[in-house]
Amino acid sequence: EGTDVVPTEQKAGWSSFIKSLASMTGDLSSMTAPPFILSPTSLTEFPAYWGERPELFADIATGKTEQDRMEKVLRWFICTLKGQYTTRNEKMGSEKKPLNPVLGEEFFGVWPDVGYGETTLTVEQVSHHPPITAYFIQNQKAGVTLQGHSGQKTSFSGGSINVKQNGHATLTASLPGGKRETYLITLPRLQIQGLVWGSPYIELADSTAIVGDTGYIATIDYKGKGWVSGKAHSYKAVLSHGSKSIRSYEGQWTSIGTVAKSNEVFTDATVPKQEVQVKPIEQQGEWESRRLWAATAQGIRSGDYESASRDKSRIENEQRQRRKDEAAAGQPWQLKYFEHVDSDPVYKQLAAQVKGIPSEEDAYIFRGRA
Ligand code: HCR
Repeated sequence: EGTDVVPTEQKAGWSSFIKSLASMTGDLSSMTAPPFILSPTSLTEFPAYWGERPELFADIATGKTEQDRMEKVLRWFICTLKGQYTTRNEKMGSEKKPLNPVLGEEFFGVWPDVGYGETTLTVEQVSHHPPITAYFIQNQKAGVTLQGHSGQKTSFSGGSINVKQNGHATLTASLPGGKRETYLITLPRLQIQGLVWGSPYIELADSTAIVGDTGYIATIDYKGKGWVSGKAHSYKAVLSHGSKSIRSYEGQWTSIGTVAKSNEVFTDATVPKQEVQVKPIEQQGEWESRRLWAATAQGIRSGDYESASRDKSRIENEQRQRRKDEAAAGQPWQLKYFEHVDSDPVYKQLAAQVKGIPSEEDAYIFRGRA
């Protein structure tokens, strides 16, 4: 922090990008940013972060009691945050601007069975403008699924980009005897800080909830430096049932969290995460993200921004033409793996149990993959 990392020849471009953020109207994805801040990865790959601790995901349905299982959902959720929000800093030195997926873009992956069942990932870009990504993750053997969608609404204030995440996720755990539990997961607000130095990073803000149909609720508060421990990336979670508060946990979502007022470790985000495995590009379909963006990504990686931007324009022009053709033929694009519903009944039922979140939300329901 505090050291300017913007390449000399891109300084002017970076400051005009920052200035233009002030007049941004909610969708940052379509804004042109200087090359040094571009990532070769499309946003359709991001749902994989939910599955990078497959052992904790699989462990959820093994919980002996309702409270046990809620604690396991909470542990898995908190342990995915480091991957979701700090990976680009770790791999590329700072947060970067991901590729803006095209409508119908796909991303498939797998975490192989190493004793607790295989975990599979299906992602589909279900809207281009605004960008919305739908995903489904499943470990059939362990009886755990996660379905959700993700969109972002961005604004700029006080030198930071503020990102409100639209969407939610629902997790199901199938238990012996045919019983099934469902958990609603809401998503945190993000602040992109460090912009002035050209080295953006994410801090989480406000609070989110995990609401079980068992009556157990976990609320998680997020704070940066100067709160509880005075450390960045801090969280405090409270587990309750009805009006009874049961236990609380606190620490950092990037390292260790403990059961409050004890040394008992609750979350350990330092355990190495397991990256999703993806088919080689030659075996991928034409809508699969890494194949679709191969030339753009190669240009960004090698510093050949001219060829990256030429290939990106080619993809965008093809998309515009496709939309025109569809309109002319009166045949709008059909989603492949998900179905859009205006109101998600699972969300509606569980959201009613927590204050301060919208009572209704739309959703993309997974319909299976042949
Ligand atoms: C805001 C963001 C795109 C969306 C990314 C999301 C919210 C996507 C869903 C994942 O589950 C979690 C996640 C993590 C990312 O931190 C977040 C991205 C951070 C930056 C990016 C902007 C559209 C690009 C900002 C451009 C800056 C870096 C100059």
